[in-house]
Amino acid sequence: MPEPTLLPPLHGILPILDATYLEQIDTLLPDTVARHLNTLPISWVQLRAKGDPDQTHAFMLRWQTALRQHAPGIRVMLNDRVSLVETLQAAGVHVGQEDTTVETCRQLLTPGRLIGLSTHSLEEIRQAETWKVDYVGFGPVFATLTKKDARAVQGVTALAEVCRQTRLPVVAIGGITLESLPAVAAAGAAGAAMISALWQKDWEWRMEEACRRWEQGHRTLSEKATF
Ligand code: TZP
Ligand code: MG
Repeated sequence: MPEPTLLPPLHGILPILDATYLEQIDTLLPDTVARHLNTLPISWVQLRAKGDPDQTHAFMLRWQTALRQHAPGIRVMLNDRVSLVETLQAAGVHVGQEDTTVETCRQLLTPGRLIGLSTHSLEEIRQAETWKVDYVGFGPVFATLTKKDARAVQGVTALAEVCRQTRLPVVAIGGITLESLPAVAAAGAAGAAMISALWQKDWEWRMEEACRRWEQGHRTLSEKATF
C-alpha cells in the first residue's frame, strides 16, 4: 500500500543516503542515523547506490528497514531502482533523464507512489510538467565532485528563475554546502538534496545545522514576500 496520509509536506533538506559516502564512515549505523533523522524536520530522504543490483538491493533493504522502524514519518525515495519500490514499500522513485521513463515508472508503480525527475533546464521542467511528475530535481546548482557525469553548473540565479516559472516543487541539487543553503532556500526551492556536505564524521551536527540554515533561508524568502 502507498504511504499513509497525514505525513508532513515534502520540503526542506533531502538527505541522499548514498552508499559510497555512508560506507566511508565506519561508525555509522542505519538505526542510529534513522533515529537521529526522526528528531529533525526532515520529511524525505533518498537511497542511492550505484553498485551491482544485488548490493544495491541489500543496501536499500537495510536502510529502508531502519527508516521504517525508527523514522516512520520520513518518506523514502529510491534512486533509479523503480523495480524495488513496491518490494520495499518505498514512497517512490527518483529517475534521471536517461533512466527508466516516467511513463514506465507510472505503469510499474501503484497509484500514490511519488516520481521525481532530474532536470537541467526550464525546457526539461516544462516536459516534466506534462508528465505530471511529483517534483523535479534541478542542478547541478554548484560544482560537484560526487557525480562524475554531472551536467553544466546552473547557479542560484537560474534556480530562482525556474522556481518562479514552474508550479512543480523544485529540489535543488549539486554541490550544496552548509554555507550555500540559505541562498538555495531563499531562491524558492522546495528542497535541497545533499550528499557530500552531510556525510562526514560530524554528520549529526551537519544534519542539524542544515535544517537550521534552511529555515534561515526561508525567513529571507518570506520577508521578501512581505515587503
Ligand atoms: N545529481 C546531480 S548533482 C549530484 C547528483 C546525484 C550530486 C550531489 O552530491 P553533492 O555531494 O551534494 O554535490
Ligand atoms: Mg539515475
